Amino acid sequence: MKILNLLSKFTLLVALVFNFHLDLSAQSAEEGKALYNANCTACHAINDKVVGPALKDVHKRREEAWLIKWIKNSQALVKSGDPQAVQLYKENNEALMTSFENLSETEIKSIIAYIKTESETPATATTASVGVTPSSNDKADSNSDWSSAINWLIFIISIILILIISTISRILGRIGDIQGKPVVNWNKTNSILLLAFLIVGLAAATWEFWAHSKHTIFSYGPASEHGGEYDSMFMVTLVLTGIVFVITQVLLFWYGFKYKSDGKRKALYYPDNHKIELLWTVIPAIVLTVLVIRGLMTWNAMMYNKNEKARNIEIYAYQFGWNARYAGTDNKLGAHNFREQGKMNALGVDTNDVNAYDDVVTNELHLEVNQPVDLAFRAKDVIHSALLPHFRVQMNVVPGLPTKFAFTPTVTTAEMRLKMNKPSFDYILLCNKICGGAHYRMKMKVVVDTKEEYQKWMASQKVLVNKNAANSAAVALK
Ligand code: HEC
Ligand SMILES: [Cu+2]
Repeated sequence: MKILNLLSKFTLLVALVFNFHLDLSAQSAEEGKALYNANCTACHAINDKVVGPALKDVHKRREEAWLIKWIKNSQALVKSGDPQAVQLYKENNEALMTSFENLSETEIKSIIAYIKTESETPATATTASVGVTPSSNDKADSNSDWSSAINWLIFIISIILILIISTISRILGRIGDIQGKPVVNWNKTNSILLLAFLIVGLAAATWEFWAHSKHTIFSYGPASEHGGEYDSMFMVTLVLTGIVFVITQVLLFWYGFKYKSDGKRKALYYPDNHKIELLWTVIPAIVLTVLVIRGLMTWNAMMYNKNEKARNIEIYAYQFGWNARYAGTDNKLGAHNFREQGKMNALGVDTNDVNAYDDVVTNELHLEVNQPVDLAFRAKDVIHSALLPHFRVQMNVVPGLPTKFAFTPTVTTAEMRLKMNKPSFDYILLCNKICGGAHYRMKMKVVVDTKEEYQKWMASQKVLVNKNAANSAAVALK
């Protein structure tokens, strides 16, 4: 009896401890998930290689202490000659992993805990949250099996429906023949359907505008100086084409309804009318000319506004990510030389150019509010396109062909968060060209700071080459 009692108490204790332990790990994995999603998904997935290797079971491959060192600063570990790190770096063609010195040990442990729980969940459950390429896992396979089955089902049902309808109409036609008068007046039925289509279609379009226009980026206004002009052009075009759309749709379907054949009336032969032709050629021509000229003038004002005070920043695009390079105190970007690209110098900055020494390379784009910036775009591999939707900025990024976009941000991140009532909001730079398999991961966080915030952030960044040790550091960069 006593033993039994003791045993039950013991099991209770074990259960408690076990439960407690489970809860703890669940909680830190939960924290780790947020950190992982914010910092790692640009280059990693659990079950697939992206830029970096798949992280499934990495806690089994590596010691925790090693992982912490690696994640904090993988390059330091490589340089220290750690054999595992050197091998890993070589295996991945010397691709650079960002260092995360700002993550604390506990935070890294929670990321590892998250990777661990994700590794233990069968692939079917994890893929949904990580979003990997469809062909490479079970879940996506069974998903595509399902959707192809559903497609076939829809196809077969459609064919059966068409057969049934055509059979019914044939039977009705026969009955009509026998009776000497058609059972269904198809002209009338179709004309009513046209009218119904018009009403339902216009109502749906109106509802769409009413319900969803508040979710577009236009609803919070532009965050740049030229953005107002851009939005106004967009709105003018939308309203003009909207009016034409409604008039033509109403005429099209109303006439279809009104002038349905009654079997007696004969259509009027009306080949042309010079006045009407002239009217509907000249008016659209004038309207389009005005729109295009205004567009050209706005474009020129945006493109050729050389501002001496503009801060020079290079936006560097590669499969699949972005870097920003700041020109430093001299406001001159150092030249680049593709021969130097690789290893420690991912951007191929020309180490013989003194202007490059104070350049600063970052993974986030920080802009100072109301300070003009001159973005110069450069691509490493394929054509990308830099889209900054909130600033109404977009420019192609082409290997070997320098492109530029100058603009002035006017709303800080904090102000925009207030405006949107969304504390987690961040501006973003996206790639807008389908540039390869992980194109959708090609994003960079953009922060618009106040002057003080910007200076503080910039002061915390490292310049490429320390001037006091110019020679040695330039060599280190190579
Ligand atoms: C800019 C891309 C990039 C980002 C962001 C990134 N990594 Fe990596 N990671 C890599 C690359 C590339 C490698 C392969 C080693 C190398 O080439 O340096 C790697 C390797 C690793 C490895 C070793 C894998 C193995 O097989 O042993 C771990 C662990 C790792 N990363 C964790 C993380 C974590 C955690 C984060 C987020 C905090 C992260 N990485 C963010 C690119 C990245
Ligand atoms: Cu791209």
